[in-house]
Amino acid sequence: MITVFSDAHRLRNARTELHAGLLVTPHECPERASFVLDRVRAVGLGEVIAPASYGLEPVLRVHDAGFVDFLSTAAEEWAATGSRGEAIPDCWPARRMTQRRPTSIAGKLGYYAMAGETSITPGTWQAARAAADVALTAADRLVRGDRAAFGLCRPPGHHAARDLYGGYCFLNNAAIAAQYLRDHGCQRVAVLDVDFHHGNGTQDIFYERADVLFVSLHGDPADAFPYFSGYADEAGTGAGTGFTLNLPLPRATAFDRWSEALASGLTRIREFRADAIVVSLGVDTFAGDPISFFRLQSADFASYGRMIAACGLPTMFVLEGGYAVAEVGVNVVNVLTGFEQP
Ligand code: Q9C
Ligand code: ZN
Repeated sequence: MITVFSDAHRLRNARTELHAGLLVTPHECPERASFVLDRVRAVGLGEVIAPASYGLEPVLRVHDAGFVDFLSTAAEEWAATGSRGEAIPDCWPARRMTQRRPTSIAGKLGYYAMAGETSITPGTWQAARAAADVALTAADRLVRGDRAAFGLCRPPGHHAARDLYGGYCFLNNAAIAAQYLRDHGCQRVAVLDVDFHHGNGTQDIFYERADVLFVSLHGDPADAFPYFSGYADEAGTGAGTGFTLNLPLPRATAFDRWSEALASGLTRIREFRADAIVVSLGVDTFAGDPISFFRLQSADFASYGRMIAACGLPTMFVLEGGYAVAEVGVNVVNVLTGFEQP
């Protein structure tokens, strides 16, 4: 399968992440993409191509215009306040407070953030736009008849909701791609989110819709980020009722139990009669991941790639999380080679 990759990911190179009460070097770092690209080349997965430019129109199909405008100017507005560090929020519209959008940048950060670990820096917006173009270029390969494509997206996207960023995410690459597939001939699209964390952003974007099925396997939100989304009883609303499937799993879940949950998710995707699958491919389910608590081994990634392939559907993969940096390439590419050799 082809890989879509943009060097512009390097423009997302934050110095700080709020982690464990400290500002640390971010887990979501440029080296992640380098390791994945190196492994793609080492195994000869296929051609590596640069993305085309799609502009903001396909982004605005799933994101709020005020939010996109905020992201595009936040770093500049923050710098203009004379703050010495990177832009992070410190005040949120919590229970019983107003939901009005402030005019000051410090207020807007809290208004649009779903979490506080993720700083906004000069270059973040350009990298996030490039990641969306990567996902759209991969989607276009499916539209043109390819069986599979890999969008090597960075920064990741699945925590970004219609008008929220955070969890290392700014634009929701998987949702942008799924909507693009809907707009270019697919009647029904399934998003399968195998990242360790619940894809709250993707769920939010499609929660009221029956044309995009969202299936997610993740750490139980009672015990894992993003804490306030991803319970099994979140199943969609209105016309979308029954078109969100959350499969939360406990600490120390290994491949035996994880793969049973995947099998039930894939059964739902088959029953939905999806025309295409978008896989939110996070490999932070790996036993060695520094911020997660599942126990998958590197060989397990190839096994589940084969399970996804058995659906027999056009499938695109977009990179999400995975922070055991040295192993990220092997684990991601194991899924892709497993998919290609059923
Ligand atoms: N102190 C993705 O995998 N914070 N995002 C976790 C660490 C956020 C993960 C707590 C984790 C976000 C795309
Ligand atoms: Zn994750």
